[in-house]
Amino acid sequence: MTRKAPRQDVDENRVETSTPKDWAAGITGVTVSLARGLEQMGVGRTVRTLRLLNQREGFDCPGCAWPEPREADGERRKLAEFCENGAKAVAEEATRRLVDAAFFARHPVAELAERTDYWLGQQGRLTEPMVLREGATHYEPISWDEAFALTASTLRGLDDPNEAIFYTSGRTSNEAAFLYQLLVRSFGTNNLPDCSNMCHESSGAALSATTGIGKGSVSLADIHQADLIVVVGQNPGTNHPRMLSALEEAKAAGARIVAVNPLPEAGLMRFKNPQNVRGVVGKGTQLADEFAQIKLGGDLAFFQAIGHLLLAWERAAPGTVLDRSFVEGSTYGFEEYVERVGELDWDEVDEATGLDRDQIVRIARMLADSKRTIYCWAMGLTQHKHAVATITEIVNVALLRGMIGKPGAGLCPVRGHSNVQGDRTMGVWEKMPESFLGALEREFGVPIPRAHGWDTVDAIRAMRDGRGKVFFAVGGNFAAATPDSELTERALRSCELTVHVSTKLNRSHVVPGRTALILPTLGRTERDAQPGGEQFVTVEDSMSAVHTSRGRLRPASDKLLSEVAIICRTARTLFGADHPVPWQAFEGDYDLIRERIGRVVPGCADYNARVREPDGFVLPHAPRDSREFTGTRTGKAQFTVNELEFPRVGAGRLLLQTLRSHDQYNTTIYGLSDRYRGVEDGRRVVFMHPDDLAKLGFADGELVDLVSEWTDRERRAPRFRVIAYPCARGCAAAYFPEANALVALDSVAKTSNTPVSKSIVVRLEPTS
Ligand SMILES: Nc1nc2c(c(=O)[nH]1)N[C@H]1C(S)=C(S)[C@@H](COP(=O)(O)OP(=O)(O)OC[C@H]3O[C@@H](n4cnc5c(=O)[nH]c(N)nc54)[C@H](O)[C@@H]3O)O[C@H]1N2
Ligand SMILES: Nc1nc2c(c(=O)[nH]1)N[C@H]1C(S)=C(S)[C@@H](COP(=O)(O)OP(=O)(O)OC[C@H]3O[C@@H](n4cnc5c(=O)[nH]c(N)nc54)[C@H](O)[C@@H]3O)O[C@H]1N2
Ligand SMILES: [Mo]
Repeated sequence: MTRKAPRQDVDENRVETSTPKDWAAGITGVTVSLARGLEQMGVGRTVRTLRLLNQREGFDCPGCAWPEPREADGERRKLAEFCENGAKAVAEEATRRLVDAAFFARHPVAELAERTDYWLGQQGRLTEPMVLREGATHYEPISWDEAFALTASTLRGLDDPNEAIFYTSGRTSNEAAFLYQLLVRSFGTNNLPDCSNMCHESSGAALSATTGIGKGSVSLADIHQADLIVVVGQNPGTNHPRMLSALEEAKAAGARIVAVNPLPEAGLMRFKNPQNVRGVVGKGTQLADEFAQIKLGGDLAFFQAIGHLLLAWERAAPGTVLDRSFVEGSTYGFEEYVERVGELDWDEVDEATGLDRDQIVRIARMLADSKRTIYCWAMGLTQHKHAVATITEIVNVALLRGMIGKPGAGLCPVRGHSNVQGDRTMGVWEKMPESFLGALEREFGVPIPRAHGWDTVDAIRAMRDGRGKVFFAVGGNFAAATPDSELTERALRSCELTVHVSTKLNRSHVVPGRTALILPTLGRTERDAQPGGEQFVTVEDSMSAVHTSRGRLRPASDKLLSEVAIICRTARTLFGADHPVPWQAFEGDYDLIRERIGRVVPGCADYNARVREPDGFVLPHAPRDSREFTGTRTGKAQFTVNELEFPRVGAGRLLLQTLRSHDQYNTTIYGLSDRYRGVEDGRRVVFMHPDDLAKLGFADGELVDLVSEWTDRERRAPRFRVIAYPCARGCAAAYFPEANALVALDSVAKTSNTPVSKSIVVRLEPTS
């Protein structure tokens, strides 16, 4: 069996750079996915695993939330329905490297805290429950029963249930998520922060207010039928590689693509599909017909300018641009919108976007000519101060032309974690509506608190101020994913108890509370055997399709419990055996959980039967299904009026975005190769335009400290290597999570409270 020991730690002095690529995937993608599989899993397991990935009888890819083709929509799955980065995600989980009790005995926590995220993740899968007792230097084994007892007694000892915080990351199954929020609410709090608070919260806020539902309105079939697809603030070549196949298919049917991004991301420019001959040997498909290299945070101005042009053209030739009957019959607030963008300060648009006016006009013309437009976006829009307003400006433009609720058109926030959307549907949210909370209370006969809980940023504030005392996480890596790393780590360390239900070792385990537990759990790929037989779980993709996921591999260790089992046993220990919720029965047979989901969660009636249909089922979505906007304040689709807003930067400063390399999954670092951007063997790098380098007096290859400037104080991230790169001018980029130290906790998006990690004002200082 080929299984290599993990590589040694990162050394930024080794960084090698080459010219960035203008194409994504191709045969290198296939080679890399196989190599990573073999390195972590060996031959047999690699073949078995990849054969089951995203197939009906197999498991849902633990990578991104991009949907699989559905037969009901006339689509077919491919034999290999996965991508290079999905294969890496699976290799990370199904790895044969193990972190056992002996590992923790060898490494004091203080030593582990000095390691990088890459090193920690590469050590392998967690194998048994571990505890760090107060004052101890090492984690030591603990029995499951003792771990549950310790958690329960600490929770019971709190003065108020609201002193506990229950985090979720978006890999948790629907079944586990439903039970988790039930546990938390039965305990008496709505403190349910999740990764979505840092991710698509802004999309949810913008879409709920304007369309009445916080989810996207398109299906994969719509993407294939669109004649124009606008991809804004998203890097699909790395983060949603299977989306490139969909874009390629749309192109083959005649669609045009507009990419709006400060970086010329390889996947947006050209795609070599490794699944067909042309992609392996040829030049591939050119994707973007227009690439608008916008400045960070310039999108609100960009879409206002487009709205302005569309309205001007309509005035010049009435009836040729707007979808009048839609605007009149189905929307609200049109007049105010016209008043707002009818007048436009083009100088501001120039300054905000850095784009040629001619290009904005060309793109507006494409939108005016299109019959079926889809707008896709991700973190490039959601993680700005004015994120919610920016997304509502996209909605405005879509509404003008009636681009919602018809085939081939719509709004498509492309979700991150594979089940982040499902977790929300199941109630993981600090402010679920009364309709849901009431239904939960009636179903289970336990009192459900109504006061809103803390989201991610508020949870950090609460721990910092001593109001949050127990931190419990199902999945994720809170310490590394959140802003203001130093402050957040101090906040976590001040907790009485931290509990992490995890598959792999990460930074959150090594910045422990006074007492800390690591509870190792099954991953998506693994068999889940319970008294009621082998279980499957369900998940929801980015396009609201709910389907099953069945783990098939042998678990990494026989001491692992499923997430459902961990939640049920925690609840039984906490609430006692005579609690009205049948926790033990739920653990034995997940059908019983699904029965309750069917009765509580809107759109999930008859859940058990419908998830068993070949491709599962699609949740209802009024705007998509019937062009109804019953969820908004006015019952109509809502135009929004926003001030033209964009980040302004003083002299000698840059705007910095934090983003993902091609070789990571959020805080899980797969490797050190950002192939498309031409970076090898290092991650502490900062990309900037050669002109900015010259202007600021730095040279390519130099080592600098990044210093962010926020009202309260400065923050420093030392030792980044400068890379001259074709960024938009004034706009730099560095990787998440290394640059999280620069994001001030109070720098958040309006309304959504999402940390602003895509426009941080920084200056560079030579590393001393
Ligand atoms: N392989 C892999 N897949 C993943 C993930 C991963 O880490 N690795 N993460 C998953 C998760 S949780 C998520 S949320 C998604 C994230 O998917 P993405 O949103 O694609 O992730 P980022 O790397 O943050 O990339 C942001 C993109 O937006 C651009 N951008 C930044 N600021 C602006 C702006 O102001 N305007 C415009 N127009 N563009 C801007 C950046 O240049 C970059 O191309 O991917 C998911 N899939
Ligand atoms: N600066 C900056 N910060 C960001 C972002 C950014 O773009 N810039 N992006 C934000 C976004 S979009 C997101 S979604 C968040 C991500 O925040 P999180 O979701 O908290 O972080 P991840 O890195 O995805 O979590 C990885 C860990 O999850 C655990 N894990 C993996 N699979 C499973 C499983 O099946 N079950 C359980 N129980 N555990 C599992 C493993 O232990 C692994 O170490 O980060 C946010 N932070
Ligand atoms: Mo995300």
